[in-house]
Amino acid sequence: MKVNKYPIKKTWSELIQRPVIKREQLTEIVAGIFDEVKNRGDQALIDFAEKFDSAEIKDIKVSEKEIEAAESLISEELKAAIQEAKSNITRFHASQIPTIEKIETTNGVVCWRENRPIEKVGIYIPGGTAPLFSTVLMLAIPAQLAGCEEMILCTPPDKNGNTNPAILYTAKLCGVTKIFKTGGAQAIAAMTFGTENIPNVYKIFGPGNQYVVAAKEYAQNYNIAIDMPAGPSEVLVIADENAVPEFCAADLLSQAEHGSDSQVIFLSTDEKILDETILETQKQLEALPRNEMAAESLKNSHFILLDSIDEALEFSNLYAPEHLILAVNNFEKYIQQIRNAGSVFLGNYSCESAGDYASGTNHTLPTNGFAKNYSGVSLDSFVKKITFQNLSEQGLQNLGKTIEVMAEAEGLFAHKNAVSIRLKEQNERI
Ligand code: HSO
Ligand code: ZN
Repeated sequence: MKVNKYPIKKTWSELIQRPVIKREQLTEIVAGIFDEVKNRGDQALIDFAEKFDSAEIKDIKVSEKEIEAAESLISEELKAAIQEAKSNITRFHASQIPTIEKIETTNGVVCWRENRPIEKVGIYIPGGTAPLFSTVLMLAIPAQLAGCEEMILCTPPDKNGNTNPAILYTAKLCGVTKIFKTGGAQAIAAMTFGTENIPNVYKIFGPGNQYVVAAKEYAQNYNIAIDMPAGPSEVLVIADENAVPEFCAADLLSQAEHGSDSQVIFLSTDEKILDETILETQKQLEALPRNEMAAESLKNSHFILLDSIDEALEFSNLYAPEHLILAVNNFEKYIQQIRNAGSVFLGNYSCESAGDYASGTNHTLPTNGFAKNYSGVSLDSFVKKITFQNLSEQGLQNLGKTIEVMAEAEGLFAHKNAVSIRLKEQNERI
């Protein structure tokens, strides 16, 4: 934990640095895995499952029987929670379906845009220490609302060759068409090229370890789109004298427990709140089952005292956090000043976990400063927007001259002629 009281602005550029992740050596390993999957298909995936997941699997595809059995393996309470989260996430994302607006830009010239779903999408869900079935909700719900026809999911098997039942249950509930037991870079390769069982897809979504991140980057060489550049999770909390240290500490730890490379930043205008939040963070950390990971991530974290909320927002805009919590009085007053952030939580009762699970917003968000130029996942992530236009005879008469003049000025006479030949035909007819 690094504590800084009233750091001068010159030092801010250092304070906003994310921990450095070395990734260069991975490309070669990933390229090797892609070759294997391309050449040997499912058999390569079965071999990789043995090597990396210590799992012996015969069939790469999760069977209907396994999916049905998953339902009886999870509690009614969890099923109800997943369904309530689904309903909120659905309501929020359904509101993003646009109404088509036709615009007459010139008399007789009508232009509009329509959404078309990306036909085939792939969702990657990591295995390991936390089975993120909530991420299935965040990706499969907007995909289904967008109308994606093929929505496949890859997730690594456990040592016994099984898939997490909550992931299976959620996937089925949200219309995932096929589920496969494969993880890591090999899963990304399989969705890129397709194998005997796994269809290739046009866009790949979802978090993962550094191999998965490198593989998603590599997949772009094969014209596959990805959701966004990845980085470790992060939260920045801004607290004034009305903030509650216990709440702030809990929020900071909720991000810190994601992984040892997560980063949390606490900015306060009140020294007492800052000191108490530090103590409280240490206290709550002890009681967490994942305290080793959270403690590691806290080493990268900053607790900073600043002069004003305006200054804190200036810092936050520079840092561009994935999650921003405003634990301040009159938070409405500051909304306009927020320029760079993935998702914002307003007031003492808006914990980040709400957005992680169930309030309705998406939790797949830009990290690593990419909130400066990327949005989080939304319905738009699963569609292309196609523009349409119709020029009536009158429309071409009205706009024709403008097009001809511009085409001639660019020296593109075939472009000019495409207009002239039509105007001539109209003149001869009338
Ligand atoms: N906070 C994570 C999402 C998540 N949290 C999933 C819990 N489960 C995204 O940064
Ligand atoms: Zn989280």
